[in-house]
Amino acid sequence: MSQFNSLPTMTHPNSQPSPQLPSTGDNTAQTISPAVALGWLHTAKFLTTAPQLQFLPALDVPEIAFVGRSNAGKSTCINTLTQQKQLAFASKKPGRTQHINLFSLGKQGITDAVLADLPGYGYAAVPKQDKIRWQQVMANYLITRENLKAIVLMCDPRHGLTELDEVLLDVVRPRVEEGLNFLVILTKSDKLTRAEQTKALSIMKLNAGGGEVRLFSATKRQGIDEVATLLWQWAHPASPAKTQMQAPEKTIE
Ligand SMILES: Nc1nc2c(ncn2[C@@H]2O[C@H](COP(=O)(O)OP(=O)(O)O)[C@@H](O)[C@H]2O)c(=O)[nH]1
Ligand SMILES: [Mg+2]
Repeated sequence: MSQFNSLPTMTHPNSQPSPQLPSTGDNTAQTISPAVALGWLHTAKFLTTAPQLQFLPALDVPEIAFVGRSNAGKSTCINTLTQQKQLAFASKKPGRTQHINLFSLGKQGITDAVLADLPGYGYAAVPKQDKIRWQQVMANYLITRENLKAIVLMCDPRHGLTELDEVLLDVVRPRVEEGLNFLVILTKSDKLTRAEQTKALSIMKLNAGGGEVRLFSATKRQGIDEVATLLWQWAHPASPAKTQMQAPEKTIE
């Protein structure tokens, strides 16, 4: 099916401590309230659309990619996080559904991050040719997009990981092991009982290869603050480099 299926098992790289946060609060350098994170996400604006990686502009701000099978709840999740209906509309415009759609984020008109909405996959009626094309576009983007800082995989926990989700996990695993942030959002959690939620969460944690997993419901508004905060933190990492800036030496020759 693809050249990316060479790693059959999900291994937890215990030697690499996950840099992410515990589920509540946080202890990393940059601490903000969910309101700040949501205010930031609300600034999302349609930036551009492209049929594949090579037509996307090269950007030097952090990019967060949203991926998932069709109907997983990706558009609803993006709309909920950005508190905007227009964004999914932008991605639904004819010709754009199979495109990578970029949305800029940033206060005072200064873009400090970008959301990338990737085409949904796994829709049964799609011809095989198009499925293969999707895999190539997706793999190419996920493997080589330089400013990609995080991947958010939307998964309907009632269906679990599909074959194409597994392909995607295989594709991103090397980058996740190198430190790329990874989050699985278990969507439509309102459809599950408490016990089912707990079970879905622990199963997905085993499959997420060291990434984060969160329950999310647009209707019950579960997980919104947590996911928003996590994305803000990933887009605004502490900047250790600053301390290395030194004043130029005064030399009198
Ligand atoms: N109950 C419930 N339904 C949801 C939720 N999120 C999405 N849906 C429904 O799931 C379907 C697919 O959602 P959509 O966002 O279009 O999925 P996409 O194809 O991944 O973009 C729609 O009928 C949504 O109304 C949720 O949190 N709870
Ligand atoms: Mg959609």
